[in-house]
Amino acid sequence: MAIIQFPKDIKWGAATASYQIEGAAEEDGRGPSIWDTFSKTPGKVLNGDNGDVACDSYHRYEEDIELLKELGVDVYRFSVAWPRIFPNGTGEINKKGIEFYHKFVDTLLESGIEPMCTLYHWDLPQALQEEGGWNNRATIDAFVQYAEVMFREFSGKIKYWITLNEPWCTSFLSNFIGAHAPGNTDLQLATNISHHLLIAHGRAVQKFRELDIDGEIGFAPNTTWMEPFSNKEEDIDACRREVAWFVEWFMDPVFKGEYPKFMIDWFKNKGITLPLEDGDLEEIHQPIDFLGINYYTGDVCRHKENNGLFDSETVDMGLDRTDINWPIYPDGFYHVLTYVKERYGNLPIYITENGSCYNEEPVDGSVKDTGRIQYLQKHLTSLSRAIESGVNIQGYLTWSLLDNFEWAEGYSKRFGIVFVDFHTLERTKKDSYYWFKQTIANNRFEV
Ligand code: GCO
Repeated sequence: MAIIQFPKDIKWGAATASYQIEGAAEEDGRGPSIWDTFSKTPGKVLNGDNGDVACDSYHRYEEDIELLKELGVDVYRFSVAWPRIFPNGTGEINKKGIEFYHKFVDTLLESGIEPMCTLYHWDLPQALQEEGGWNNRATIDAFVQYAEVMFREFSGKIKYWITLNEPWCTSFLSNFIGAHAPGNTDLQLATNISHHLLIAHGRAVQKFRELDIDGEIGFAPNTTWMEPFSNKEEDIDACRREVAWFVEWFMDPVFKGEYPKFMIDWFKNKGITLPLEDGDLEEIHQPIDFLGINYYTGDVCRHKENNGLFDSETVDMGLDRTDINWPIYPDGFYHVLTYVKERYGNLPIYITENGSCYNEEPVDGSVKDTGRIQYLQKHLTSLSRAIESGVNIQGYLTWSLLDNFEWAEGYSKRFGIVFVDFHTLERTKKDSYYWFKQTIANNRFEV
C-alpha cells in the first residue's frame, strides 16, 4: 500500500460547460449558437441528439450545487453561454441571461464554492458565425465586448476566469477535422481561427487588467502526450509535431510571443500561412495568472511518411481504453506537466479537466463505475508525481460533475461522476463520486 498525499492547500473541483448541461435553449431570450445549428443538421451528432434539454441545469442548478457541496469541492468550473448574454453576439445585452448567472453564482458562493468561469466553451452565437465566425476579426471585438460585460457584472463575485476552453478544438477539430461545430474541413481556415482565438484571448486579458478586476485570469488548452515508439530521430520528431499542435502552437504565442518555428515551417510546406498582422503577437503575449490544463489521453507514436498532417501514426500498444476508445495513458499526464514547466517556467497550473468515459448505468440505485475510479487513481498518482517534481499545481478539477451532452457523441458517452437519466433527468451519484468525495475529504488516497 502506498499513500498518495496532496498538499493541504490544493483546490479540488469539478467542471462542466453551458451547452453540455444547461438546456433551456430557447428560454429567457437566449439566442441560437453554432451548436444548436450543428446538432440540428442531420448526420452531425450521433443519434441526432442536441442540447435543447441536456441536463436541464438551467432549472436544476440548485440540485447540482447541492451535489457539489456534498462532494466537498472548493471550486466549480462552469461556462457562460455567450448567446444568453448577447443573443445576437453583439448589440443588445439580454438582462435575463445576466440575472440567471447572478442567481447561479450567488448560490455557489453561499455554498462556500468558488466559481471558476469559462467565457468561451464553444457556443458561439450563430449570428456571428453568419458573418464568418472566428475567421472574421470582428468576432474578436465581439468577444472582448462580451468579456468586458462579464468582468464588470461579476467583479467581486467571480475570482477565476478562463478566456478560452481548448482553442485547438475550436480551430482544428471544428474547422479542419470538421467533427465539431461549425463543421468545416479547411486547414487554412482552421489555422486563421487558431490565430484569431489567441488574439481574442490576449485582448480579453488586456481588458481584464485595464478594468483592474480583482482575481486571476488564464486559458485552458487541451494537451496530449505522444511517446516516441523508438529513439530514432524521425520518431521523436513526429511525436514532437503531434504534441506541439496542442501545446506549443497555443502556448508559445501566449508565453513567448512567437509561434514555434518548426511548426510554422511544417505548415508552410503544406501551403498554409498565418494571417499575422502587426501587433498581433504583442496582443497575444500578455502575462496570465494561471494556466489551465485539460488532459485525457496520450499514446505511442512514430514516423510514417505521407501519413496525416504530420507524417506520423500512433501504434496500438494494447493500452486499456475507456468507453470512448481513448487510450489510458497516465504517464503522459506527468510528462506533459513537466514539459510545460520546463518550457514555460513554473507558473501556477490548474488541472481544469481530467476524466474518463464509462457508460455504466444504475443497478439497484448504485453505479459501479470502477473503471472511472481506477482512471482517477492513476491520473491523480501522476499528478502527485508532477507535484513532487516541483510543478506548481494549484488545483485539480475533474471532468465532469454530470453525464452530459458529449458534443458529436451526443448522450451516448458518459463522463460524469454523477449519472443523469436523460429521460427523467434524475441524478444518481456514482461510486466514483463517493471515491472522489473521500479523496477530497482526506486529501489523499491509498493505492
Ligand atoms: C473539452 C471538453 C469537454 C468534453 C470532454 C470530454 O473541453 O473537450 O471541455 O467539453 O466533454 O473533454 O470529451
